[in-house]
Amino acid sequence: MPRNAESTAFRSALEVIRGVEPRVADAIGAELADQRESLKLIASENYASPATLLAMGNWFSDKYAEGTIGRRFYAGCQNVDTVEALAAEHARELFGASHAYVQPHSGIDANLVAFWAILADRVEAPALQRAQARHVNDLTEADWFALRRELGDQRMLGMSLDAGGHLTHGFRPNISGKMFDQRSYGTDPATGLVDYDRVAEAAREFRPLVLVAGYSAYPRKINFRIMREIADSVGATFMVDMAHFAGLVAGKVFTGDFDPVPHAHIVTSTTHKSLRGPRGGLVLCGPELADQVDRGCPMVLGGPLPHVMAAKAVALAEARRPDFAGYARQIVDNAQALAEGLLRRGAKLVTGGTDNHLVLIDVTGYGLTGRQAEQALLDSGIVTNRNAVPQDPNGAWYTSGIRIGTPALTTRGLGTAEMDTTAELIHTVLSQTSAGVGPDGSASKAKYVLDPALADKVSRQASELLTGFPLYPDVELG
Ligand code: DSN
Repeated sequence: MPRNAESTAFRSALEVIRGVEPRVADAIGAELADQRESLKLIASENYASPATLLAMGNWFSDKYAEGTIGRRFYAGCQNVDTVEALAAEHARELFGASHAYVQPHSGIDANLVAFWAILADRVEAPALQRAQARHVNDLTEADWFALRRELGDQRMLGMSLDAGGHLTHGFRPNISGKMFDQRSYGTDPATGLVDYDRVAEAAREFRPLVLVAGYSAYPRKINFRIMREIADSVGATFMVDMAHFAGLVAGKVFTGDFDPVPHAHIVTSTTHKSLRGPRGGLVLCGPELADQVDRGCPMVLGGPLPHVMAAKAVALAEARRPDFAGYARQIVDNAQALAEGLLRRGAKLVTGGTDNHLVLIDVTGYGLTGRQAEQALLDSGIVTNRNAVPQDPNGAWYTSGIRIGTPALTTRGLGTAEMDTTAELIHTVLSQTSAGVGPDGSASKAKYVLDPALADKVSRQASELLTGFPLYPDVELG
């Protein structure tokens, strides 16, 4: 029998879906079972609340709402206006921002909205003024051609990928790398930390239009006050992508110089990582960029997803509750306990530890590539992802690192004692795995040797560790 409203809601939804395509209902149930059983250490994942998940499955999905609150290209958007305004209000209050735009469907979308807002403000608006035109449609063909070239000829300075930066910060395989001439700042090879003097030097030499801070695999804090000073010294717009650590900002673990909102001209985020909301993005900024940001749809984005904005409003309301600060603090305590447990057992960690929610293990210390380590851990019920380390000898595909993060397990209720057990399980697997050989007898970067009995034993231990911390305990799917 269902135990409560959450269980009833999810069971009913599955019954309805099962009546149309039972294989989808089965896959949804299987996903919950898999998530319940695995030790989820992917630094960018979490478990959203039942209220957040349920807010996404409803009639808002059927509504077109291009434009922004009160200024839509479609009629009948009054209820979408309500949820978008609520989500934006919660985001503003939570982060202390003067403006919030909650339509981006993902982190890359949020970054694209921010890039185009900056380009519109810094390049397009002055060009229109010079041509005495009010709108791009009023430009002559020659002026329009010149503006397009100017827009495509701007510079961005961001953190290098192997230091932990993100592909969307101007790297060639991403659209941002085709939009901007990009240079990277790395980290100090001796400490693995951002060297602000080197960033300042790179900014002086390169004179970027945009200085970006933010990361997906850097296990330390960044001083945003110093980064803003660097941006100001060269006339750059300072943008922070806080997708990974938004929950730590929301939970007031990152404050003062480490809170990006008071220092950056524009801040982007996802909503589903440490912030624990639905899959999506958002942008925060001051009044100077607000109008341009609000043009995100249809400038960059397809039609808004009102059902996801409803879920963002719910999750952001949750993050404003006092207990979210305790959750955020525990994420970092857990990451530090995990790091200490690994170091004590002899693991090599990039930067020697962590200040945030993630730990980057340099698995060359175990004689493995990241790919071998990732698969061996997966065989043992531990879900992680491989990641490059600074100056990685194995490149971006095989890599030399394993990135682990604590937001998801912290949501489940695991604490520092369980992190020590987790460190033991990870170290056991990695120290008992060896690199395999290719068909010609040469060292393989993908093959590995791990006793299946050991993998099974660790899987069982991982399951046992999780039994005391049930996931969605009030949801029974029968
Ligand atoms: N995919 C996200 C991550 O895992 O960090 C970033 O895009």
